Amino acid sequence: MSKIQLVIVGGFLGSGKTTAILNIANYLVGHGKKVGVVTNDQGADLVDTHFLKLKGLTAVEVTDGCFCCNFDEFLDRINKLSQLNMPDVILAEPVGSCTDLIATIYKPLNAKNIKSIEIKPFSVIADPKRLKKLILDKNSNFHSEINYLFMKQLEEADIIVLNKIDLLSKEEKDDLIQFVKENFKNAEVLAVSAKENINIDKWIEMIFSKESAENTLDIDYDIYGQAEAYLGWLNLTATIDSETEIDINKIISEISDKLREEFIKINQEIAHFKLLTVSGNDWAKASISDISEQLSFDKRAQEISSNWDIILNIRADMDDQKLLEIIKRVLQESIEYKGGTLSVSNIQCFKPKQPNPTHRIK
Ligand SMILES: Nc1nc2c(ncn2[C@@H]2O[C@H](COP(=O)(O)OP(=O)(O)OP(=O)(O)O)[C@@H](O)[C@H]2O)c(=O)[nH]1
Ligand SMILES: [Mg+2]
Repeated sequence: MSKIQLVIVGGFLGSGKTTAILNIANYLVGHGKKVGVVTNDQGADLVDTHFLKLKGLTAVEVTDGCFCCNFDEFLDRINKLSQLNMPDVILAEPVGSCTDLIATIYKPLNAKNIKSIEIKPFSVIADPKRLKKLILDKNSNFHSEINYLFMKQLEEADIIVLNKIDLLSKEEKDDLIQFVKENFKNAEVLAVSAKENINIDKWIEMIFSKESAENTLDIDYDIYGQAEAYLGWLNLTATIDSETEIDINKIISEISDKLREEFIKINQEIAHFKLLTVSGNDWAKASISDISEQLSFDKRAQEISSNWDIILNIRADMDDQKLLEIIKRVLQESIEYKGGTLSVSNIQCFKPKQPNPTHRIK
C-alpha cells in the first residue's frame, strides 16, 4: 500500500493558508490525486472547514487547541480521512498562532514510525505586508511577543512561501525575497499568489521533491505563550432573519467597516477577521487581515434572501472580553438596528491557553 503524503502548511493568522490549501488541493485533484484536509483552531465553528467543504473538499478539523497540544486528535483525524476517502495526500493547516511544529509534530510522528504516513517538508506562508510591518519596518501595533511568534514560525520553515505577490510591485517583491533569503538561510524561498494561482505548481514541485531538514526551534515557551495570550479569539455562529430580503454583501461590508473603525479608533490590530454566510446554495466569504486594509471578498453572494446562516471568526491583539463587546455592538448596529434579527447559536470568546505540546522532541 502506498503511503499517505502529509503536507503541513503553517504561517501566521490571515497569511493565506486556507486559500493556498484549496489551490494545492485543486491542482492535485486535477492530477488524479485524492486529497483530504485537516483544519485546526483554538475554538470550534470554523470558517475554514465550512469553506473547504463548500468547495467540494473532504475536510475534518481538530478544534479547541493546536495540533501540537492535541497530537492524538491530529492522528485520529488523519485516520478518519483515511477511512473516509483513502487520500493520496493530506493537507493540514495548523492554527495561525502555532509554532514549533518540527519538535512537536514532525519529530514525534517520525519517532512513532507510522508506516502509512510520509511527512513532507514544512511550508510556512508569510503575508508580505505583515512581514514588512513586523520585521522590516518594525512599526506594527502588535505586542512584541507576537512579532517573536511570527519570527519563530518563519525560522523553522523548510520552505518560506511569500504569498500575495499580486499585491506587490516587482521592486517590493524583490526586496522582500532578498530580505527573507538573507535572514532565514535554512529555508527555500518562493514567492506565490495563492489567490491568483501564481507559482503554486512550483511550490508543489518543491514540496514533493524535498525532505524536511527538521531543524528544531530554539524557542522560549514563556514568550510564545504570552504572544498567544495577547490574542483575543472569538468564534460565533448565528442566523440572520428579516421580514424583507437582505443584501448580505452590503451587511458584510457594513460589519467590517464598523469593525475597522472601532479598531482604528483605539489603535489596535486585527490578526484576521473572516466571515462566511450561507443561504441555501448561495454563499459569501470575506476577510480582513490588517486594519489598514479594506475588506476583501473571496466570494460575494449572488442572491438576496431573508435568512442567512453566519459564521464569524476573529483573532485580534485585544483582550477577549473587549473584543466580545465590540463584536456585539458592531452586529447590533449592522443587523439589528437595520430591522434584522440575529439569533446566536454559539459564541466562544477566550484567550488561547499556554501551549503545552503532547510531545516535544529536540
Ligand atoms: N490578494 C491576495 N489575497 C490573498 C492571497 N492569498 C490569500 N489571500 C486573502 O487573504 C485572506 C486570508 O486568507 P486565508 O487563506 O483565509 O488565510 P489563513 O492563513 O488560512 O487564515 P487563518 O486560518 O485565519 O489563519 C483572504 O481574504 C484571502 O482571500 C493572495 O495570494 N493574494
Ligand atoms: Mg485558514
